[in-house]
Amino acid sequence: GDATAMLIKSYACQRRTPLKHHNSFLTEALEILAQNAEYNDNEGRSVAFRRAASVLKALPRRVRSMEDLRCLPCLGDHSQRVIKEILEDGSSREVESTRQSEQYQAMKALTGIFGVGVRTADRWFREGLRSPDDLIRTGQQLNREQQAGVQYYDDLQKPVTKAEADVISDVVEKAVHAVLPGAEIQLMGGFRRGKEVGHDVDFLITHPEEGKEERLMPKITNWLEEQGLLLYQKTTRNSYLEKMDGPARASSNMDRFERCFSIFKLQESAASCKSNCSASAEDVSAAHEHHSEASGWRAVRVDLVVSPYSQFAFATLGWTGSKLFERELRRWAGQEKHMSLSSHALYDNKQNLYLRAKTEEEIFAYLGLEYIPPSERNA
Ligand code: DGT
Ligand code: MG
Repeated sequence: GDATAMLIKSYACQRRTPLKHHNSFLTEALEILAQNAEYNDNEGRSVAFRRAASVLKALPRRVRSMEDLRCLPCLGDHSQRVIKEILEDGSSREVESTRQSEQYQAMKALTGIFGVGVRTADRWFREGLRSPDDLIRTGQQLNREQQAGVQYYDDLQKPVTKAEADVISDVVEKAVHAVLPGAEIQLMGGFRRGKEVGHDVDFLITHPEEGKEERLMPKITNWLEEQGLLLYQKTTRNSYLEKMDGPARASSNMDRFERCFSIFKLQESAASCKSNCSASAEDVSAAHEHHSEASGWRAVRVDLVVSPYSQFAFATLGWTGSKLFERELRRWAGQEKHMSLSSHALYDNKQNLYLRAKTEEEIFAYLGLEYIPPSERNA
């Protein structure tokens, strides 16, 4: 019915988007086209498909006919054509041919390597390379990050479970408290939104006494390295700011954001080993063909971010996601409120001042938005 359809607002940050919804048969198709547009460096087209998919995720029931889409925002002609075809024929030819295409599959495999972006993957694709194996076979020049990406490719392709994220949380907490008692650690990203699996585990770290968090990251990574828990790490100071579109006005306290891209060596617990290795000898030997079951550990991508306490609310909001939700928040701030939002600050371009906040709720209030809890930011 239209009655519900008309309640759907046009920015994702104005809507509640639960993790589980009723239209994955449509959203997965649209997201393949979005992903493919990204592989072809067409950001506008990619975002259009992602916005269309996101609107369908917010609907209270399954879409059964084009009538159900009347009055919905963000559904362009192309998205509507795809939806119509799926509703009528069960699938879309464009989506299926994209899914099967050599370019899509190769770009997916290549960008799936830690440290490889669309630009590099595209260059390799043009040179005839299709997979991590091709990179090894042809002796491609790889940077340190990409070497680790290729080395741990199989493990990093396997989804990280919430149980594994909880084990890593304990390890990170131990590391952080060993080097800075009183520091606070928060699980971010998809797991904070209630996801049961993720591609990595994201953490935000701060200390209530402003300044105590300075130069914290090297201490954390040193501690982890001494314990033999890191397979790879690269700490960058403040790369986020240059890359993203936060307030251009430099502020001295913004230079303190530190981020660590890492690969953890996660010991598989006795419990999970037991459940994997219980049954027959045949099962056991099959399981042991894979290195991690055989060796008792697996590689897991972990992102650590350190934030000054004064920016913690903005960092929390910025690192919870989803990516589309974040993007829509910034677009709302700029277009509707003449404000600039980043993971560091909120700047009011009309009053020419920074708006301070201690909680995410305050930031939503400044932006004139109803508060959306993390579990409903799955746009
Ligand atoms: P996942 O890990 O695939 O299950 O899903 P998420 O939602 O955890 O995605 P992830 O880990 O790529 O990023 C977590 C959130 O952190 C994401 O929703 C937005 C934010 N984020 C990630 N990378 C960046 C970045 O380079 N800059 C900024 N500002 N935010 C980022
Ligand atoms: Mg994540």
